Order: sequence, then C-alpha cells, then structure tokens
Amino acid sequence: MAVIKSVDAKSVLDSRKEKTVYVSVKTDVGVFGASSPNGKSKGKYEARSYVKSLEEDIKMLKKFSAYFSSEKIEKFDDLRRVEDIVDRQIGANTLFALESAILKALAKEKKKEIWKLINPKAMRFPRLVGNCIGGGKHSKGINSRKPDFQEFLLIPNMKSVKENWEKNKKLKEEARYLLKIHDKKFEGKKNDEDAWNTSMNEKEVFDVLKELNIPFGTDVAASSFFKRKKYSYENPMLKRTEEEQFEYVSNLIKNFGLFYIEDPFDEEDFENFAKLLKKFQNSLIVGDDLTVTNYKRLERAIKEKSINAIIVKPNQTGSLLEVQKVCELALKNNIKIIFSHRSGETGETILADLAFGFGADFFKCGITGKEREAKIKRLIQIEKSFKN
Ligand code: 2PG
Ligand code: MG
Repeated sequence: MAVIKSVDAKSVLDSRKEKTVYVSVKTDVGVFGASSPNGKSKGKYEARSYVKSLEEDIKMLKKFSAYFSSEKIEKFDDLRRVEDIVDRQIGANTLFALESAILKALAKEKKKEIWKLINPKAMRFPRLVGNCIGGGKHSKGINSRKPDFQEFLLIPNMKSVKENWEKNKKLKEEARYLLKIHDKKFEGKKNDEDAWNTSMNEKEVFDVLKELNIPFGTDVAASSFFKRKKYSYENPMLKRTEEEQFEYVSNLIKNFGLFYIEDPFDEEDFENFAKLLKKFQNSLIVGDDLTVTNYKRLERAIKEKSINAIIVKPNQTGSLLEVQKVCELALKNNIKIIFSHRSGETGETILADLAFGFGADFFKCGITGKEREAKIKRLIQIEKSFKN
C-alpha cells in the first residue's frame, strides 16, 4: 500500500521546448514523479490540458497537497479516490501526470512493474507504428511547401518489438536516401516528431513509401485543414468538398494499398468514416480527433460503425480510469487499440507500461528522437523480461 503524504507540481520543457507539467508524489518510500506530453493538432473534444493555465493548475495541485496527506492507495482502481479529491479542478495533463506518479509509487511499494498493476496476465506485445515522414501542423516543410497530411507511418510486422524497431530505423534511413533522389529541395531536416521534412505532397510521399516494401499508413489529421465545409489543401492549392475528400481518400487507399488511415475526415464526420470503413474493411480506419480517448465518443463511433481502430492518448482525457473504460469497450467491440505519444513529448516512459497493460494492438511512438526512443526502449525492456 502506498500512503501519499504530499503532492507537488512544476513546469518542465517538452521536446518542442514548450512548457508542460511535472507532478511528484511523496510517500513513505520515496518521491515519484511523472510528466505529461503536449499535443499540437488537438481534437476539439479533448479534455482541456489545464483548467485555466499550467501555472494555475500547479497552484491548484499544491493546494490539494494537504488533502492527500494520508491517502492510501492499494490498487489501480483506487485512482477513483484521487479523482474524487481533485474533482475536475485540474486539467487533463495535470491529472495524467498525477495518476502516473501515483502508479509509479504503488509499483515501487508492491515491487511490481507498472503494467502488472493494470493486468498481471498481460502477454501480447503491440506492433510499432513509426512516423517516418511528416507534414501538416507538425512540420515547417521546405520554403513552406509540405504535405497537407500530418504523418506517414511505417508499420512493420516482424516477430518482436525489438526487430520491428530495428526495421523502422533502417527503413527511415532508406527513406532519407529516397527523399534525396525524389525531392530536389530535401535538406535532411526533421520535424516535431523527428520525421523527415519534405516539400513533396502526400501522393509523392506514398510513391516513396511504396519502394520500402512494408505495410504503411498515414495520419491525415483532416480536421486541421477543414475550413468552412471544405478541405483546404495547399500542396497543390485546391479545395475539396466532403464528397471529393471521400473520393480522394478512397483512391489513395486503393492505389497505394494503405494499411492504416487515421482521421481522414473532420472530427464531426462520423458518417464519412462509416462509409469508408464499409468500403475498406481490410484497412485500419482509425479515430483520433474523432474519438479523443472518450468513452461516449467511442460508443457513438461503434454505434455508427465509423472505425475499426482507436488512438488512445492518455492525456486526451487525463483519467487513467477513463482510459481503462475506453480500452475495455474497444476490446469488447473488436476495435483495435493504438496507444500513442503526442507531438510534444518528454522522457516519460509510462506510456509503454500502459499500452502493454491495457492490451494495445499497436504502439504509435515515432522511430527516433530521445523522448520517443525512451518509450520504445521501455517496451523492449518489458519484452526482454518475458524471455528471461
Ligand atoms: C496525432 C498526434 C501524435 P498531436 O495527431 O496523432 O502524432 O499529434 O500530439 O499534435 O495531437
Ligand atoms: Mg492523429
């Protein structure tokens, strides 16, 4: 049992050098801390990262410290009591960091791995989804030319996490070589998620990915360029109506054999997601901004048959109990679970434990960059512990 004596919070910098929250929890065996990542292409229906501001959340949490002065935590479900105490007076980033720090304290107390607190019987490892080439809100592009789609993802299917990661790293280097040939403006620079910056458009990028001979996909992040009922493309400059977007996306899936497509339509458009899923049952039609790790939105997506896979980002909700509910509902309805990093990341590794414990099918966490590598390495460490 972990007895929380006090809690504290401060701000730290993420991989984009933007401020994020770090929460620490003091128990009788030590001090345990965790930080939250930050999204940039955020879903409209995500829980607020902070109630008013990061600074106000920090002040609020410090105020709560006294209430925590003898809180006893014995198991994962006891996070309910933590949520009752803070009672929505801190935002999702702060709540996620707090609950993560508490799980770390509990794991230490029980001499168990964090994932074991969630599901001691977990044994299936997620497949890696690695961002290789970037565009959209995460990239500056080259002379402001870039793909309108946000991420171009490699999804190898080797026997282990370790082999999948090795494969992704190798392919990312091959992609650099191919970009050099096909993108006259390519400078070898990287974006927010350490993926290659390119001046090409999405079709040209897919042509490059095809040469890698591996299942691949994309995060369109379509809400980020849906304006006044039109999808506003910049490369090349043209507007697509909702029907035209449907046709365009369908052709891309068909012509490039896309294995995975995330947020191909605006976050309100459950209907076009459903139409697409009906047409392409063998591809992963993934909700992120559409579902925002929210139980009610997932329920709706299931009812309307909009998706067959869901992105789970713990800080979209903050509550790990909600994350648990979302994963259980997904599992029951045969919706694949993809645990995901955010574009602004820290060295925090708990995402790997959560993904493994909650039975994720996929782990979307970049390929390189120290913040992302830390999480993949943690997953590989869990994998190794099964072999010993
Ligand atoms: C996404 C994520 C992570 P952000 O859209 O899937 O790649 O981006 O963290 O900016 O929301
Ligand atoms: Mg996304």
